[in-house]
Amino acid sequence: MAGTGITVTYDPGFTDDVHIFQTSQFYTASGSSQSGLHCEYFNNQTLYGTPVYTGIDTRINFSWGSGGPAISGFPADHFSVRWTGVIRPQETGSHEFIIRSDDGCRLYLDNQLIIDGWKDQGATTYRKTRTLESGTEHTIKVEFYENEGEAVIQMGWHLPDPTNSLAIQHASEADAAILCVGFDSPLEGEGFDRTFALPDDQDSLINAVA
Ligand SMILES: [Ca+2]
Repeated sequence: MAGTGITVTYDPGFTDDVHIFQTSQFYTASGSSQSGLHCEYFNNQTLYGTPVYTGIDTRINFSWGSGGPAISGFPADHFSVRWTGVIRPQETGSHEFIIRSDDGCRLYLDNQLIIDGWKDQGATTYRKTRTLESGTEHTIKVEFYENEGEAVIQMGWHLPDPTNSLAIQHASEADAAILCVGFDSPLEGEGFDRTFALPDDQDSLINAVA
């Protein structure tokens, strides 16, 4: 706790994938003010036939473990989901699209397949960058299937700030800076080892603030 007369400033600095999955903004249709994505849940692996459930998901951030979606009668394995909607960039620049899935995933931007991870796999992260302009609107389609075992699907998009400029500015104006760095569960876990170096430019942020 800070004492009186002490001002604490905060900036997330390096933005981790979890934060992006939790905060990415989507709209259901072109011109619509309704947040979220149309979703279609299928009780087969191939998006075949009539979906068992349709609705709106605010965002795509699901980790079902060895279970499945909480839909009555829905299977825990051998299912698939399609999400559709639009995104509206607030700034112009090179935006990053991130998708993490177990098992298969596909990401379409403006009806173009930009990430193809349509295969059986443990939780795997795919990234792609595309230059988008402020004030434009782009269609998004995400397809996912679960074979067996664990099921994860997370997707987000953002405009990265590779220089962490705001965090560095805040630190330069402060008498003391506290940096919280390290690893989290998507970066280190059962079945996959982490690197020895700090991931995602955390070293460069430390050097810039020090
Ligand atoms: Ca699986």
